[in-house]
Amino acid sequence: MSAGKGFPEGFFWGGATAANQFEGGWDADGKGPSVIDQLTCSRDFAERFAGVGDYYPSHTGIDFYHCYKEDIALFAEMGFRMFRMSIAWTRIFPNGDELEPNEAGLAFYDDIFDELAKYGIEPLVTISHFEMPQYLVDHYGGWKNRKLIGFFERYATTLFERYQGKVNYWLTFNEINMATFLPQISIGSKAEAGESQEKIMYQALHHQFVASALATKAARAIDPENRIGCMIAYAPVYPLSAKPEDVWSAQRKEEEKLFFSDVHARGYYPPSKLAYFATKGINVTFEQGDEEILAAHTVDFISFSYYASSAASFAQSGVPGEGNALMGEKNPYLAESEWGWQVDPLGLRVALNTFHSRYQLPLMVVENGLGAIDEIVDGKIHDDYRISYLRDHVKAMRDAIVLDGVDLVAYTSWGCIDLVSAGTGEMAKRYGYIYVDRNNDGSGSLDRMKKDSFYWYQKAIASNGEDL
Ligand code: BGP
Repeated sequence: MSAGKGFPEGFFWGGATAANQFEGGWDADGKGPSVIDQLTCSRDFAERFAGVGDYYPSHTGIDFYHCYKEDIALFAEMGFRMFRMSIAWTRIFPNGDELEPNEAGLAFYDDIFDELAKYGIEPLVTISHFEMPQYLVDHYGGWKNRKLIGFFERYATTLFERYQGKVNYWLTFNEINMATFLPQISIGSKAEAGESQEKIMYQALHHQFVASALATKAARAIDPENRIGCMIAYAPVYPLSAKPEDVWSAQRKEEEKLFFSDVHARGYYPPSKLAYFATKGINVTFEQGDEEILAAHTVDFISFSYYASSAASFAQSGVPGEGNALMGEKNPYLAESEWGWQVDPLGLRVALNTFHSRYQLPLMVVENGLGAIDEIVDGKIHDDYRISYLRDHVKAMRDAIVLDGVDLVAYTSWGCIDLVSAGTGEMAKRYGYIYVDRNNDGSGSLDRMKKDSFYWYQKAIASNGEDL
């Protein structure tokens, strides 16, 4: 148990990334194209998917593919104990349906894990982070096709076997609930004429839940030391007022989000979701054995991303807010980032308590941070705005541990090194402790530079969250 004076001994401090947003090397050494490799850069997400612009950020990222030694050395200098990264499915199975993996792709991650091990940094590996093979979309229709369960299982099993002894912490699908907002990159399935996108989505999600449970089963069979978690994009939903209808709206939205962690952690669909399916005439096909699979292989821990809280009112329920569809309506009590994300450190404590009281499983905050535009002044980046955001969120985590008894084991803040934004496709929205000289149009030397926040985080980690 973690309750006590502060962060527990052995707390996993670190940072988080995703292959498609920073590796580059998009077609190197046999890698196949992923869904994100087809998307160009544009400030507006809708335009981005319409193919506006001619620079493909994921093609070069920040070239971690070639710079990983330098980057990992910088993470070690900050004192990281954990590094969250994802494996690009298309490096291992370029099309997704092959029987044999691509050795060069497997070898690349061996090198990464060996490099991390040199510094005693524990990898936390996301198996699928917004980059499924494009081939599986073109030839199978994405996750609405049940065959993807088998392809994913083969892919995950290949990883567990290959990296046994090197990786112990795994996440199956990044922000699985993003299927609602980013279906193109999350499930790769679109409704055909006459089909309901919502039905397609829930069927695709069901396949992901089953795939996740089967991966969990395989991970445990291959190595009992493996620990598997789910990963949810989470923003607690506050009622915009004390009006009972607003409270009700907020509660329903909250329930929608927690559906995803419920299935992973409890192993069954909550009655509220089944009732919703019934009222909407949605029939999700469960094959024989699915219920047992979900029930038998629930997760070891819950992980989630937290950037902001959200608000809901009855009047506007269902209307997404600006910047990120998860954020809901504007809360008049909160300031917001340049991208309209409402900054709310206490909301992180709320989130931790919600997950803790609902599941009593260890928790990991695997994404958190402030996306901001950084300016270089006299060769330095004084990102006090980022430090203040992070400081307040670390304090909120400490309160949740010390005052509320929450079992929090890891904090990997998002984009520890500047990388491509998932939502906007830009470099300009930066989260890093380490600046990368890379611009929206792909220009820049790729040189790395330590921001003020680098030294702040180094101090925070060295003092186990006391010196903030
Ligand atoms: C999450 C994703 C990440 C990441 C982050 C920040 O949804 O898991 O991939 O990018 O959000 O979002 P953005 O990049 O849009 O600022």
